[in-house]
Amino acid sequence: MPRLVVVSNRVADPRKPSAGGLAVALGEALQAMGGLWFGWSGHLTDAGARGRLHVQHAGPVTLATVDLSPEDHAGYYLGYSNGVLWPVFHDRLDLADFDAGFVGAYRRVNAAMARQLQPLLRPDDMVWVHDYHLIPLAFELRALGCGQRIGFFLHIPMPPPLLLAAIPQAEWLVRCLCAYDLVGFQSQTDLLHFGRYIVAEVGAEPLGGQRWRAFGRQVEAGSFPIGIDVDEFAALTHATEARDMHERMRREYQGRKVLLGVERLDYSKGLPQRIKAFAKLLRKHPEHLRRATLIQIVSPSREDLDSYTDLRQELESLCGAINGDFGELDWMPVRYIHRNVARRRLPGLYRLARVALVTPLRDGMNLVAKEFIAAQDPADPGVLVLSRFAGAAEQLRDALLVNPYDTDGLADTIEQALQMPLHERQRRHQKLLERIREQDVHWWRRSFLQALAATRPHEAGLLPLLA
Ligand code: GDG
Repeated sequence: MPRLVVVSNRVADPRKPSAGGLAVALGEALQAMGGLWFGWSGHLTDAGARGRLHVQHAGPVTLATVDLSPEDHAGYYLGYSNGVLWPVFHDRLDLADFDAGFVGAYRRVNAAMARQLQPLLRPDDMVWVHDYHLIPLAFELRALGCGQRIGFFLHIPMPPPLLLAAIPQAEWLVRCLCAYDLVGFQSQTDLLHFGRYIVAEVGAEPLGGQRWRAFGRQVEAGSFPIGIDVDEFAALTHATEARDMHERMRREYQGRKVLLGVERLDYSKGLPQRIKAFAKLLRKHPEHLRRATLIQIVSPSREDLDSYTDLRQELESLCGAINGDFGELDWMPVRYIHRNVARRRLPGLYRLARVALVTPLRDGMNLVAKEFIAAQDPADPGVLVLSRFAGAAEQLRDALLVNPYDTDGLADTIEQALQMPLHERQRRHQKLLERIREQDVHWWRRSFLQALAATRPHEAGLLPLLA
C-alpha cells in the first residue's frame, strides 16, 4: 500500500481532542496507511517557510511543519488566500483586493513549501493537497521532478467561469490545478464550473469521464462531497458534556422555541440576512414574541481583515436593533455570542434547537448542517433550514431549502419550520440522516483516494506543462 502524504495549510495532531472532524478523519487515514502530514506550524518566525523543518511523531503519523515569516503570512495567508481567492470563490468580487501584489508571496510560500516537502517524499507516495492556500503546490513539486500521484481537494466553491476569469492570475491558477492528477470538488456544480472553464477559457480537450487534456497533460476531476463522522458525532451527543449543556439550556428556554445558527464569523455565511429575516418573522407573526429565541454563535475568525471587522460591527448593530425593538425585560429575541463554543458541547445545543438556520450566501459544503442532523433525537427532531447555495443542498433535498437573499421568503420558511408537524419532521429527518450516513467522511476519504489511486502516473505529460 502506498504511503499517504497529506498537505494542508494547518496541521493538527489527530490524537488531540481539540482536533476537528476533518483532522480526525484525515488522521485516521494517515494512521491506517502510515503517513506524513505537512503544512504550516501556525508560528511566525523571520526565517519563515525557508527556515527549519519541525518534525514530530504522533503514533504512526509524522507531522512535518514549517513556519511563515510575518511578511509571507500577510501576503500568502491574509492577502492572496483570504483577500483574493476566498472572496472571489464565494462570488464576492467586490471584496477582492487584486492590486496589492499578494500573488508574489503566495507563489513564494508554495515554492518554499514544495522545496521543504520534496526531500521527504518517497517515489510511491500518494500526495493529497487540501484547499485554496495551496493550489500551486503540485506545479512547484513537478518543477522539482516529483512524478508521484498528486491529488487536490477544494473545500470551498469553484466559481462560475466568468467570475474566476476576473482574477488576474486565473489562467495560471487553472494551469496549476492541471498539474494535479485528480482535482476534487464538493459538488456537481463546482465540477461543472471547472469543466466549463478549462474548455472555454484554456481550450482543454474533453476526453470523456471527467478527464481533459490541458497544458499538454491529462487531468481528471470529480465531485466528492465531504461528510462528517456520523457515529462519532452521535456519540458526542450522548456524552456528558453535551447532555449537561442540553439539560441546562432546556431549563433556561423552557416553553420557548430555540432557533440556532453556528458558524465562523464570515461574510459568506449570510448572517445579516438571517437576522433581518428573523426580525421580519417577528413583525409578521407577533405570536412568536416571547416564544422564540434565536441563539447565534459566531466563532471569531480572520480578525486581521477589515471585511471581517466591518461584518462584526454590522452584526452587533443588527442584533442590538432587533433586541431593542422587540426585546422585553425577561426575553430577548436574539442571543448573539461572539465566542468559540467547545466542540464537545455543541451537540447539546444542536439537540435543543427546534430549527437550525444554515443560510450561507455561498458555501463549499457546510458541515454544521450535517452535524445538526446527526445530533437530533429521531423521535422529536428539529428542522433544518438550508441555503440552496451551500454545497450540502445538492445532497440534503429533504431540508427546507431557501434563497438567503430573499428576506421575505426566508422569514416564511422559518415560519414553516416552526409550524412543522411532528410526523413531517420525523420523515424529513430520517431521510436526511440516511443521506449523511451514506456519504460520510469515511466515504469521502475512501472515494477520493480510490479515484486518485486509479489515475495513471503522468510523467510523460510533465514537460509540456512546465514549458
Ligand atoms: C470550510 C468550507 C466546508 C463552528 N463554530 C464553532 C465550531 N464550529 C465548527 C463546526 C464545523 C466547522 O466549525 C465549520 O465547518 P463548515 O463546513 O460549516 O464551514 P467552514 O469553516 O467555512 O469550512 C465549508 C468545510 O471547509 C469542509 O470542507 O464544508 O464549505 O467553507 O465542524 O462545528 N466548533 C467549535 N466551536 C464553535 O463555536 N468547537
